[in-house]
Amino acid sequence: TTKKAKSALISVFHKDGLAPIVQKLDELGVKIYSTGGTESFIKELGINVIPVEDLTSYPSILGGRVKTLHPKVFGGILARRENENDLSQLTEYEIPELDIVIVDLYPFEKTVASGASEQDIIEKIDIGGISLVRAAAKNFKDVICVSSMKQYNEFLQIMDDSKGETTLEQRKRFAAKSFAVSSHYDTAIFNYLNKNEVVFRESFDEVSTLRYGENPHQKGYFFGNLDELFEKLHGKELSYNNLLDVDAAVNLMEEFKNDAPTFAILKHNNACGLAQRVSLKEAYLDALAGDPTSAFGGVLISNKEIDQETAEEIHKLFCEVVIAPSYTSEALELLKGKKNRIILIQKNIKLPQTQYRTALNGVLCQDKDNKTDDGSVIKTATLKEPSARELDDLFFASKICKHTKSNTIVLVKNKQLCASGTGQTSRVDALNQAIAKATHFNFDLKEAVMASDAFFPFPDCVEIANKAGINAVIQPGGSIKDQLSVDYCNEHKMSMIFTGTRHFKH
Ligand code: 93A
Repeated sequence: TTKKAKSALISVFHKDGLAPIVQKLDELGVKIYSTGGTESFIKELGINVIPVEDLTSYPSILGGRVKTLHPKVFGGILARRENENDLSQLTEYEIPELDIVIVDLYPFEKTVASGASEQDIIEKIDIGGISLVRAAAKNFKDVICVSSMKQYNEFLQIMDDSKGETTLEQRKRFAAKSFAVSSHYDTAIFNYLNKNEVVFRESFDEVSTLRYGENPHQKGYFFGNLDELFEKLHGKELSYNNLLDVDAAVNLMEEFKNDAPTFAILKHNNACGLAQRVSLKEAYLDALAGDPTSAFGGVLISNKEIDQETAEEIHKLFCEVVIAPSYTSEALELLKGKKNRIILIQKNIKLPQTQYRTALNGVLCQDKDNKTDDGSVIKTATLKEPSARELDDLFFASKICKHTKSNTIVLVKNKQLCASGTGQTSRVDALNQAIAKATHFNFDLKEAVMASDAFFPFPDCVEIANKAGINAVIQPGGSIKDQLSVDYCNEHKMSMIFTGTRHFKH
């Protein structure tokens, strides 16, 4: 599978960085074929080079639009070196094998960015070069393809290290990069012709045009197939904001999937109520009690089948969406009583494990936060250990915290969300907000627990918590001033556990 290169075809737009490569290839005795401008550049270095026209017996025509598009070029790249038939055809038609292809494409994106005219931009759609790249990459078993200037250093290193030999693994890796280059290139052309509208459209089979985006003056689309995840039983079309809430809801409820009946109410992608009880009706009522004001117009989610008694309670509330694994027929009839209310069955299908969002002129991508704080890696930082009931509540709070916008503090008591501070610019603000909300809705925070998505840089949060009656704390730890918070807890008979895992959510 290791191949010693005997010949190369080089056709590059930018000539910078090419000199050391041709010098190396020449030194290794590799025969070099090349196109117009590249050929002159190589010749000027005093290195032997064969014009591609000599190979094709054809001049470059149509102002350069057709220069390498010829069977003598593509035959030499695409021939399978282990195939007798291919090889005898190479001999028959006097086609030389080409083992290395080096291309730097016409700079299409740069030309668009420079504000050039449409005609100039069209001329910068590379046809021959990209075909060379695709052909050489397709035949990676025999050919190595260098498809961008960015790969010159790595290629030169290989040539240096192994005297012109390449391994199958190396050729395959360069082939993958080549298709990354070619697909990126064609996407850029698509985006240009499509006036940059709806960049993702072509990447998904299913596209829904939403009524509007986040606000009525913004266009909105959803790329994806919702039917894979949900069965919609009733109600109006899901809006852009509904979809964001549904996403937050299903990811949150995944934490409690196999637990006792758990009900959550979400607004603006955060839980404003969540409780776990022996019966679903109680879970719903205690979730609602967390913040009955915010619950208005919320998205509701349950980890268990919705029964009639729960549906009777839900029916009293104006809510946008209800999600559950199933509904009893009586419950469904009741919930359908409001024309617009969206009723979804969540199918038992794994949610995607990679997350994307746009940032500046690109897309950020990350693994999903799949770590759950469940006691396997915790460390008690204080002298006092949390009680068994507190420990349950701490983990419960931590799961909610992970799905709440940072900075956040979540307060829980007896598996009920008392309140949270969400999306604040300081942790102290988040805690004060949570305490104010809990107090407003008549929660007694004595013996409540608190979870923080990130460490406390100062001991101020534990001080405020202590004054509100909170006794146990869960947080990642890791601040250089951790000890100040630990000392304060020790002096005030509070317990605090460190998870070692931060749960930012922005
Ligand atoms: O106009 S093209 O699409 N037609 C071709 O047949 C062709 N072959 C190579 N452009 C073509 N190329 C491109 O020419 C290469 O991708 C490279 O960007 C450029 C190198 O041209 P020169 O060697 O004349 O500077």
